[in-house]
Amino acid sequence: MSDLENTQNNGDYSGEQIQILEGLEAVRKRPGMYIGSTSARGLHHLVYEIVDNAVDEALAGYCTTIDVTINPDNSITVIDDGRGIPVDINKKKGISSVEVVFTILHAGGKFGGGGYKVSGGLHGVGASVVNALSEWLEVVVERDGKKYFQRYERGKVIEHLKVIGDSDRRGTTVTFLPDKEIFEETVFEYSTLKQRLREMAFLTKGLKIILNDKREGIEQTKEFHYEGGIKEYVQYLNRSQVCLYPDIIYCEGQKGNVYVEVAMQHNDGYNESCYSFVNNITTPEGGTHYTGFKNALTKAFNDYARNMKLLKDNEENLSGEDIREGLSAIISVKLPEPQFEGQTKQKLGNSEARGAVDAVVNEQLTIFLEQNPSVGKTIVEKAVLAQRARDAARKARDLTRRKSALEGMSLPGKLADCSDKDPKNCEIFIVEGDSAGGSAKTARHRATQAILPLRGKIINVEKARLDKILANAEIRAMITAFGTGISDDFDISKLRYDKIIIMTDADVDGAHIATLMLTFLYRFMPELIKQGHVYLAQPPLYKVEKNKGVWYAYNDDQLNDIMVQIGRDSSNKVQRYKGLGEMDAEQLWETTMDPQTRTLKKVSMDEDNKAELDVTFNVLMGDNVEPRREFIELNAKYAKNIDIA
Ligand code: TSJ
Repeated sequence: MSDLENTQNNGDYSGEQIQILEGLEAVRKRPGMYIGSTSARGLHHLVYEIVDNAVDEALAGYCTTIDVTINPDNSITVIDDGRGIPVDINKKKGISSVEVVFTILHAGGKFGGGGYKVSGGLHGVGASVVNALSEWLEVVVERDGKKYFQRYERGKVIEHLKVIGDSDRRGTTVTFLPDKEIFEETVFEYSTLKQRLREMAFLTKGLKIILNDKREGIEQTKEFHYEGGIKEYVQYLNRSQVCLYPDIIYCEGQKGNVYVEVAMQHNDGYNESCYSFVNNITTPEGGTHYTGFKNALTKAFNDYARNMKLLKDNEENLSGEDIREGLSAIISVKLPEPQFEGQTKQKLGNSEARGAVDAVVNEQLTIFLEQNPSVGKTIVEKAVLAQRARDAARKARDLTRRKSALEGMSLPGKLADCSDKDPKNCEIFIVEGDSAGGSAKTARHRATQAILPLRGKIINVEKARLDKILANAEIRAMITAFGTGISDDFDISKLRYDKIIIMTDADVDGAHIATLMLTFLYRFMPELIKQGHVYLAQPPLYKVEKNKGVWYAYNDDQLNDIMVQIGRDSSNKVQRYKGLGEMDAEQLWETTMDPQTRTLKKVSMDEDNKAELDVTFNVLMGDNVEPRREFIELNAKYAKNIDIA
């Protein structure tokens, strides 16, 4: 801000204040630079930004409860029971510390200091950014027996901090209304806030976070409070799984200025669900702390396996990947000055974190395995099986690679491909059942639309190892048709179709098949979903005929509208479609396939919370019935985090 230092003093404003106004004006001009986007994602970041400041107070040891409320007017109130933002006059700036916090960019951490800060992390841009992007913001500070108040409008001070009464409690209350001039979306989503606040509570053991929705008709409230912290997080990740042993393995310790906490437990599945955090901020791309964890895990288990003679001298070491099969883990480190690296700044760079996590996990895991030999044996046995399956899968993959190299692209026999060879123009319909596949083949626009009929249900990839998944004919047909390869081999530039359209019956079975396919895509080709290539076709539920007119309804409301429009009488003929197979080719084209008239739902995913998304698929496709029933009751849609827009 040094270029602003020369700003002329102007009338009533001091030079300082002009500097402040210009600072926040920059935020309003380019909000994306500060909060990533002005979509729903950016909107929700405003809440996290404020909550993070209260969590810092909890980490410093002064706050036990944070209360977050969505008010009826879509404003947000965050209340904590911390010390209250200092109200003294900041000597350098000549205004109260409260005003500094809300009007100066990156003011967070300028006073107080010390400790580990959540705010000012990844997107942590400070409360002043929230202020700049709010139509209005009000703060109440209660401390030293008094109640202080200040209001801002679009970041501008309306009046300075003043005493408005007495108080016998301590804490900070912030209420703000996001600015409709800035945000494309200004309606908060309860479930989005709920997920992040739950995560925050897991990561800050003992802290109570309450979420209230006070909007008319959808009033609800939820409290998150985990004395076990990340141990309970791992329990939550495994809640729909069969666990291999009852214990949650837990390591905790401090090396230098790095505080390390790790919790883990294996389930009988095949996915790795490890999530790492730095100062409560998620690091989806891992980094030094995650590397340290992996090193220690691999070493401790191999040492144990050798000592216990579970691995013979002539046998190879277990690979890290095999030891992590079915592992759910949380790796949480706290350090004073985290460095974020990588394109999206989602990877920890501090080298001291690697050694710290490695040392703490190696020491404590070794002790755990000595004291719990049967748990160790169970894990090693699973890893050995994983290793064998991986060898088999590698052979199967090498075989398909060689085959395609020899024979060129050998497309699946059932595929009716399109003739246009420019992927940008092309789409592929994955169709449930041969009969619907037949109609679709007749109906399609041959140049640009390909049809791949699948027979019956595809394999549930949540319940099978890679070798079995790759042996499944339906899975292989999809992989070869799409052209991209999977997992580490995935290459989006090889994608043969711009749109992958899942077309299933509009009933429970159809929804189940669609979910199986989405699970496969999510686990093996997530980029296709991230980059918006995956769609769900929307076949109609009803056909209405009257005289010579035909109408289609895609839901009950539409059916009702049509009936009102044409008049309810006995000459109406209403047909409820039970499946795609009941439509002839022409009807299928008109209602579901014709790009001019159809509606498609694009599948998207909430990348902010990968743990929650993984759990969603576990719950939907896993073994335990109870969490699934609960989930389906809570979510009218069959997949909540896979948002179908
Ligand atoms: F950032 C914010 F202003 F938006 C905000 C800050 C919002 C909310 C809901 C809470 C807070 C907040 C800040 N809660 N508690 C604090 N604590 C301090 O700012 C504080 C208090 C005392 C001392 C001290 O050294 O005595 C230091 C600090 C940083």
